[in-house]
Amino acid sequence: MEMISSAIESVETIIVDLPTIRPHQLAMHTMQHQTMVIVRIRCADGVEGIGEATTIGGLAYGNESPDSMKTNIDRFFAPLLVGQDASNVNAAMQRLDRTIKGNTFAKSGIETALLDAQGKRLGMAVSELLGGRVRDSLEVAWTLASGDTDKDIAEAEHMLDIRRHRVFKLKIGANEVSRDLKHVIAIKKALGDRGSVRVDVNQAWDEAVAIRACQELGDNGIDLIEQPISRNNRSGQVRLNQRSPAPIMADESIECVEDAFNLAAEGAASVFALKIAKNGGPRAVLRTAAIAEAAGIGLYGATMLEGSVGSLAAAHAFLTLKKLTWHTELFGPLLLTEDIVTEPPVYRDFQLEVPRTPGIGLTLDEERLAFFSRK
Ligand code: MUC
Ligand code: MG
Repeated sequence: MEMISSAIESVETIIVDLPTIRPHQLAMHTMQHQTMVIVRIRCADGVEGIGEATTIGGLAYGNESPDSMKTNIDRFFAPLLVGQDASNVNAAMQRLDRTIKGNTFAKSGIETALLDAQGKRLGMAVSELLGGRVRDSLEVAWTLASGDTDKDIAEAEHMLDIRRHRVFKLKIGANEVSRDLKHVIAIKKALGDRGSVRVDVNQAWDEAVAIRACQELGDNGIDLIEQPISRNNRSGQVRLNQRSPAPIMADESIECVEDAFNLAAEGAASVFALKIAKNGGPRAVLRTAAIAEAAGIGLYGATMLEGSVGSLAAAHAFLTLKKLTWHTELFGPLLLTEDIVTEPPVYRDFQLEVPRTPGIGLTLDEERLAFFSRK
C-alpha cells in the first residue's frame, strides 16, 4: 500500500480541570469548575491537531462524561483512526460513524482536532476550510447564574459598563417557579432596554407550568425561552411553541442532526441552539444549521461551556453562517480563572474576535496543560 504522508500516528486524550470564577448554578447542577477532555492528534507529516470534548456536570447534562469520553476515544476511536489519512476529515468521520453510535461529544473533539490539523497543514483557518467566513467576530451573551438576584444585576451592570456583554441568559428551573419568575422580572426591570434578557430552564418545567410561565415571561419583555420542558415531551413542545408569546429555543431536544430534522418537521421550536458537542463537531453542527435555515428556524451559536479550544472550534463554524439572528454564547473561557493556551481568545466590544491564523488558531501551553491535567 502507498504510504500516506499525513497518516494519523496517535490520538491522545487528557482530562483537564479548571476552576470557575464563581459557582455557576444550572437547574441540574452547580459548577465549581469545568472539566474538559483535550484531544491531540499527531500525524506522520509532523502536524498536530487539537480538539476539546466537554460537557457539564459529569453525567448530569448529557449521555457522555469526561471519563467516558476519554475511555471511549482511547479504546474505540483511536484504533479506527490510527493509520488513516488525517487530511481527509470527511472519510475519517464517516469511518467513525459507521462503527460508533452516538457519542457526539467525543466525536466533536475528534472532528475539531482533524480540522485543526488540516488547517495548519494548508495554512488555512478552520472557518475557511468550512467554506469561508462571512464575519470576523461574533456577539457573545453572558450567563447570569450566581443564584442571587442582586449579584446577577451587579454582574450584568459590570458587563454593560466594560462593554463585554449586552445579551444575558438567566439559568432558572432550580427553584420554585414563582421565585424564578420574580428573579427574572427583577433583572429585566433593572436592565430595561440596555440588555436582551433570555432564560434557560434546562427542561425543569412540566407543560402545565410552562404554559403559564412562558406567558408571564413574554409579557415582561423576555426575548427568548430555552428548553422549558423535557426533551421527551415532543407534542408538548409543539403546543408550547404555538402558545408562547416569547420564542421557544430547542437545546437539550437536539442530541443529533436527526433530532433537529424531527423538531423542524414537527414545529417544536422557532430557534435552535447550535452546539458542536450535540452534533459531532464543527462540520456536523452546520448540518443542523442547514435544516434550520431550510425550515425558517432562527439560529443561536450555543455552548457546553467549553474552554478556549472548544469555543473557538464552534466560533469558526458560526462565522460561516448566513444569519445568526440570536447571536452566540461562546463565553466559556471567560467563566474560567485559568487557561491552557498561550494566547486566550480576545473579547472586545461585545464580540469574540476570531483570528485567521491556521487551524482553530490556538497553541497549547504545555506547562499549564500539564499542571491542570488530571494525574
Ligand atoms: C445550556 O444548557 O445551555 C450554556 C450556557 C450556560 O451558562 O450553560 C450552558 C448550557
Ligand atoms: Mg441550554
